[in-house]
Amino acid sequence: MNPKHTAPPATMSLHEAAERLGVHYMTVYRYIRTGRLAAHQDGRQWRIRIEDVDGLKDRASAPTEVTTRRGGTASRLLERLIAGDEAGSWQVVESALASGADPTEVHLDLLAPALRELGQRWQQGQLSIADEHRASATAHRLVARLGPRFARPGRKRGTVLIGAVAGELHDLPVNLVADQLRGAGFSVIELGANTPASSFVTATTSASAFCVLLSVTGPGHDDAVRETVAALRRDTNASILVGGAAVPNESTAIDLGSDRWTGHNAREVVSTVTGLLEERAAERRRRPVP
Ligand code: B12
Repeated sequence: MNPKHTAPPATMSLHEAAERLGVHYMTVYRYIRTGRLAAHQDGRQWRIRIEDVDGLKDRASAPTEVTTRRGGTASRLLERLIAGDEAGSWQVVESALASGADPTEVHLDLLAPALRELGQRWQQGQLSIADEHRASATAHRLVARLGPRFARPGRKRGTVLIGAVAGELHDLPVNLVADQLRGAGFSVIELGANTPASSFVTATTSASAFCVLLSVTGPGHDDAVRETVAALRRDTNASILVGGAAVPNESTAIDLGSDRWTGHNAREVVSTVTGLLEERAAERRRRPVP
């Protein structure tokens, strides 16, 4: 059979895709780096599936699924995270920043929805555990790169301690909330995932933190939360706040021994902690001078 008359190859090169889309090949390369177009590398050559090229054509006029107010697309970011492509993921972030998104919006309106979509796709069996781990590892690298943008010079408003309780391995929510609090002018001691109750106590005492945030994302950590709250109450004067995706409301947080709930999302966490600081200051003013 004449090869010219066989079915077209399942994949095509950068130049062939450019021709099919009617754009410059560097534009196609940018589509790949920013996650708009799926591709893989065969040696040093990019290969793109024809159906993905045609899909891009079709999508050009269709609305995207999860879009931030100012242009970044969580689904595009997720594709790059799953590919373990830090440079491509960062380009999605940079293009959101270039369109006017601030670092808080990148965290909460771009990265967090991408991570939630990751969870859904994993739960539906569309992604392997390796995919999920690679995406999480790449997300950590993005959070680290964005970190300096939350630094605020000058006097801090007070010290807050944050960590996930013993057995709780989700530390990305802790990382995001810690940076949001730094951006709001707090000094933050971040203990990350799987922190034993005794370590919360030691760190709270040595940092003189006025407030401790216990993070719970997955199920099955109630005993660890209660144990941590009890240890903190016994040995420190810090206010204790419990929150995270597994703590959906105030009554659950109070039932776990918390002084109050943090709120639904990181923006609410910042306003809850700010409110708490103001209340503590007002209380001190009311106290009679000895
Ligand atoms: C990445 C990930 C992992 C990674 C964690 C990587 C890491 N280092 O963080 C790994 C692979 C380790 C993991 C493990 C597991 N995971 Co997981 N994981 C996720 C995933 C995909 C993203 C988590 C994330 O970072 N989300 C983004 C954050 C920013 O969103 P958020 O949690 O809503 O955070 C906001 C709120 O919490 C809010 N907030 C409000 N108040 C407060 C207070 C505080 C203190 C903080 C910090 C935040 C906060 O602020 C945040 C920002 O707005 C989620 C999917 C999802 N829906 O989130 C599943 C998910 C949380 N995981 C899930 C499960 C089941 C597990 C495992 C049990 C799986 C298993 N069988 O092994 C284990 C548990 C391990 C353990 N012992 O903890 C389920 C939990 C379901 C449930 N609640 O019943 C989810 C929802 C996936 C799913 N759809 O089923 N996971």
